[in-house]
Amino acid sequence: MKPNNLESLWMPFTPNKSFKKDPRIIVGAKDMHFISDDGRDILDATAGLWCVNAGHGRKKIQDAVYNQIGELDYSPPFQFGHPKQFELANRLAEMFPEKMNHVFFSNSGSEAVDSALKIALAYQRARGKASKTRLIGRERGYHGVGFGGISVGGMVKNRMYFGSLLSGVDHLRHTHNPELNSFTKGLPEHGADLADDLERIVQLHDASTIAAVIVEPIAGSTGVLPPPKGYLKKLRELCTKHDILLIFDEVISAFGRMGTPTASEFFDVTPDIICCAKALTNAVIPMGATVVQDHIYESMLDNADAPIELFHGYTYSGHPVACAAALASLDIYKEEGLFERAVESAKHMQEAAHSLKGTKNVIDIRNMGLIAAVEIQAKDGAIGARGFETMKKAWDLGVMIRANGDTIAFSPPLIVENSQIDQMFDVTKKAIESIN
Ligand code: PXG
Repeated sequence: MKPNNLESLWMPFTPNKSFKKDPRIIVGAKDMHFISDDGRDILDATAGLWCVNAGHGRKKIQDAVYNQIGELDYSPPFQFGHPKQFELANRLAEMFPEKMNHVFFSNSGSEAVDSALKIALAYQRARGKASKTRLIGRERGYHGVGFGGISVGGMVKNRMYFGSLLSGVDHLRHTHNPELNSFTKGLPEHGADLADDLERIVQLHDASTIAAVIVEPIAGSTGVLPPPKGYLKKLRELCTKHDILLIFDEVISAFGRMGTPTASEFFDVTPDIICCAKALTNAVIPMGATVVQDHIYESMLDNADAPIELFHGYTYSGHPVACAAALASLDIYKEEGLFERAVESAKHMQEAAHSLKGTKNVIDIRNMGLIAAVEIQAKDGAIGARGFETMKKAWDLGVMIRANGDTIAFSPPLIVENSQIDQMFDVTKKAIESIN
């Protein structure tokens, strides 16, 4: 069943050379498992890429997609509407924090982020604050791969490879502090004061030049970095004080990963804008959404240039098939109580993850919600090598885990059983112990 020529495909975020020598091919998926081309069940400890929150092969979503293609396969999103995009926007408004009642659709997390950044700039201009053009991100942030997202993101490789990026961007310091916080269960105690970095940036650039701050409530791709206790509240206060929009990039944290619809409820901090994607459709059809507070939408409609208030949109914004997949996914989350279930499973996962303390080369373990990370000491001169080998070994042992550098990340579907959580960490321990 292996494709006979692997070279025509240029794989994303993948070491193509090594993959093509030793490919890992997935041919099917059901519930908590992938099926590999050699017929093995592989436990999905990552919900794909943090996105298949209801598990794989869900019939309800399959039927919704199938029926939608028969009923209305596509309709242009500019100047025309179709019922399901309004229905979905209503459902999200109901589900998201109070005052977050307006939804702009796109097709990915990267697009949801670019939309948020553009909305922030357009909004500031519309309300007569056109000098507010700076965007502030954070070191070790990941906001997708558009030029906006990589500019506010804090990944060194994006800065190495892709030129000078957007101008007028600055970054808060990241919150990772292994000296004080390693092996913390849940939110780290130390580091709330790092939010004060925004004061430093305001003193440098002046608030009158700053449009928005964007952060992931919990940084995922750069190694699972839960925010220090009180940090996000402080950041919210400072943004309000300086009349700066706060954007939460919830591409991985929305839809139950924290046991709540968004991380915003978990932290009791409401940003002005939330970006989401991934689990919005259980990853069955690509879709992103940028959800904004009333004051942003209303101000744009009242004050922006007519007739088109927001000069932005995608051919596939609010695609009917994606909307159908999203509505079915939201139904499943609700009917099966998956967010509540995640709260229970998270308790078990915390203990299972931290039981790896003392394992060879393990230098930190972090967790929050249904997310955990085990960090391995990097090999001298070969950052990421041990993480990569651990991932490969775990695949051989029947579990898909994700290595971000030398941090192994776990974010299983919310339907995970405790025995499967145990299997994830047992296999990971074995994999770590088996490599040099
Ligand atoms: N923001 C955040 C916070 C993300 O995690 C994106 C934006 C971009 O989404 P799209 O849909 O454009 O890929 C992401 C994506 C990993 C990993 O290994 C995480 C993502 C993507 C690929 C790998 O943790 N998140």
